[in-house]
Amino acid sequence: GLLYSFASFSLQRFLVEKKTQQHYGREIYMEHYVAGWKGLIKLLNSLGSVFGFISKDAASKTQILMNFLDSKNGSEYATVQSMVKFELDNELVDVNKKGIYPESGCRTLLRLHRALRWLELFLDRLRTSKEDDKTSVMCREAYNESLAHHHPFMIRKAAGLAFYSLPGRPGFLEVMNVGSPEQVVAMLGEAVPLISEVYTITEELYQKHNLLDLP
Ligand code: 1PZ
Repeated sequence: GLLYSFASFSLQRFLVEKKTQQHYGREIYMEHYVAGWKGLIKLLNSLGSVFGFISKDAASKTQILMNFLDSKNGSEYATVQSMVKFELDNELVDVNKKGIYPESGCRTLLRLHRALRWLELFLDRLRTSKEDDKTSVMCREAYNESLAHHHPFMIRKAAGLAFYSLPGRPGFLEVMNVGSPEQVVAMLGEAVPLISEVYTITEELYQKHNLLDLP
């Protein structure tokens, strides 16, 4: 399924040689991160036009990152780690307030990164839900615990309204297009920890560079 490929491909183990000591570090590949988002946007679009304002924003941010990947500096954007280093070293990020780089890779990815936390919380609820649990409730709880903290009142209001249009649990599992409900649950059991790892690696990287509040 889409989510599984998001998680597994965006995360690749690579070997870092550090003087005498060898250890594993993890890089998040932008190409796969972006491909994962494209899959999620497709899924969101198949849920109906009520979600259009959400998928449009996610699509425009995904497009910004794709444009960087396709630009002459594309190789600097190969991984989230290399993007952060490149944009900071070259002062391509508005750090305190919006200025000449309102659409830097770092600030754009931060928005998707925050949404990834929502996804992790939502999918984990879905994974552990019972047959007649409501997807709208799972979605709302996950949202209130994560993304909502970063959204102004009007957006929270609009998002809250859209959640009512989500299909019920059986319908939602079906549009995910993975297989039987048992197969979806099994897939989520593998995917959620990987999504969580992508989230944590990004969070720690952004924290280290003081990028978690980029305007
Ligand atoms: C399955 C149900 C989907 C519910 C998704 C829950 C998330 C609600 C998000 C509402 C976002 C509203 C539109 C735009 C908001 C933007 O202002 C912010 C900040 O960006 P800025 O204005 O600073 O440029 N954008 C975001 O927070 C990114 C939101 C991406 C949401 C992607 C959800 C993908 C879900 C796929 C599920 C299959």
